[in-house]
Amino acid sequence: MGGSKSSPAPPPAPAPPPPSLEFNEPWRETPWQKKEVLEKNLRELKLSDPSVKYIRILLTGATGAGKSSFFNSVNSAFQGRITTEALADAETGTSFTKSYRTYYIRDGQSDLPFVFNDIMGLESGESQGADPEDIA
Ligand SMILES: Nc1nc2c(ncn2[C@@H]2O[C@H](COP(=O)(O)OP(=O)(O)OP(=O)(O)O)[C@@H](O)[C@H]2O)c(=O)[nH]1
Ligand SMILES: [Mg+2]
Repeated sequence: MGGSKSSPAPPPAPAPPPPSLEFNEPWRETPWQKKEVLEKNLRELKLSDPSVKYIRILLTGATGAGKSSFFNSVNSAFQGRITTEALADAETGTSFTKSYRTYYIRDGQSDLPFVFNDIMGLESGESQGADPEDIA
């Protein structure tokens, strides 16, 4: 039919390369030379309402995002040594942290007035991990 042979379809164009996972430049400038000032300010932080003992910082995010590690990093900075109080593990697909826990940062004989609440990672599926609707 048609009298002439149809030419073969051209090969599909190759898929574009995936976007780079790294930025070419820092997405935020960090004034590292001011970190001592930042640490001092946080150590001397006083809450204005005497009925509030702690500012609670909720660590939330996907499984393996680094929530528990983030607390360890902050605590290490204040203790002046590496601390691993919050257990962290390589990403496994399901939350490594299994229970809600409040982490305090020791400062001499007392705790700093801000704490971190570490929770399970956000997971898809019913009854798995933390549910975003429970957080919002
Ligand atoms: N490259 C990189 N890896 C990180 C960072 N923070 C944590 N990790 C690694 O990511 C993995 C998971 O870290 P976790 O702190 O257990 O993550 P999580 O959000 O608490 O995970 P779940 O408790 O499972 O929800 C570990 O292997 C960490 O070493 C980071 O800032 N950079
Ligand atoms: Mg965790």
